Amino acid sequence: MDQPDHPVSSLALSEALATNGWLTVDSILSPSQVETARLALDELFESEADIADDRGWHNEIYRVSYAIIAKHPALFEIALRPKVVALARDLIGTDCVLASANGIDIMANSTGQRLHRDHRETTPGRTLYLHIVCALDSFRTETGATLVVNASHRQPLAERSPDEISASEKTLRVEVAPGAAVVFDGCVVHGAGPNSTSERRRALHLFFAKPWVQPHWDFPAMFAHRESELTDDQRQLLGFNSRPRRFNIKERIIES
Ligand SMILES: O=C(O)CCC(=O)C(=O)O
Repeated sequence: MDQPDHPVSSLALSEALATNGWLTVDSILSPSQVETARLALDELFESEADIADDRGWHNEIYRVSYAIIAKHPALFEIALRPKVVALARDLIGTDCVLASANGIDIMANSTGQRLHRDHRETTPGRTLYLHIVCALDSFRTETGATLVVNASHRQPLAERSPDEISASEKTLRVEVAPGAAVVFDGCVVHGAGPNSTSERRRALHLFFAKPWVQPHWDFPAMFAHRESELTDDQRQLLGFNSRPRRFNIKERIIES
């Protein structure tokens, strides 16, 4: 059964986020949701296989599919499931929105990603972007566990670039089981590690944000034709309520 609560207290999770910039959460997806998400993501990869190389969505390091919630109903349900949303709301606020939702596969024998920040300008003391990486396969050191540099979202590391940090600081390998999540502040230096095996290493990247920062995708525009099917909560999460208002000059009314 899908319970919105999680076993570790919200306070402990918030403290881990503030201090270390990252944490893990077990069983954010059930085994059947993991299976559904794998199948759905593979369908998207397959449907984009003819263009993925040209568009830079597939290379020797990874394969990615962007904006997955708009492409597959099962991934829409999974991205906005109560456990995921409750975690994001606990950590960055009840008003948070879904800023991006991608799916990734780290290729077999991949060298892994260059360490980076999702949000380049650091904001020590305040998490504006929260990345919930849901593992769909086993994240182990050899399959490409997520790499993070502890406390790189806050001073003194916050003022240093990812390249400088990766040259001098210890990188942690965060291992989790399928269905668990690696969760971090978007300003933490991180990346998917090298996959030295022939195993799949798929993940959903669910990226939440405060409603007043720039989301990565314009979901209200992408879901405009389906707006009437959405619940109030889904509309809020997709950012329908946090768009700038428009002044309709002809009608002399404020539109939201
Ligand atoms: O999948 C992961 O472990 C993290 C991936 C990542 O950092 C990214 O694609 O920006």
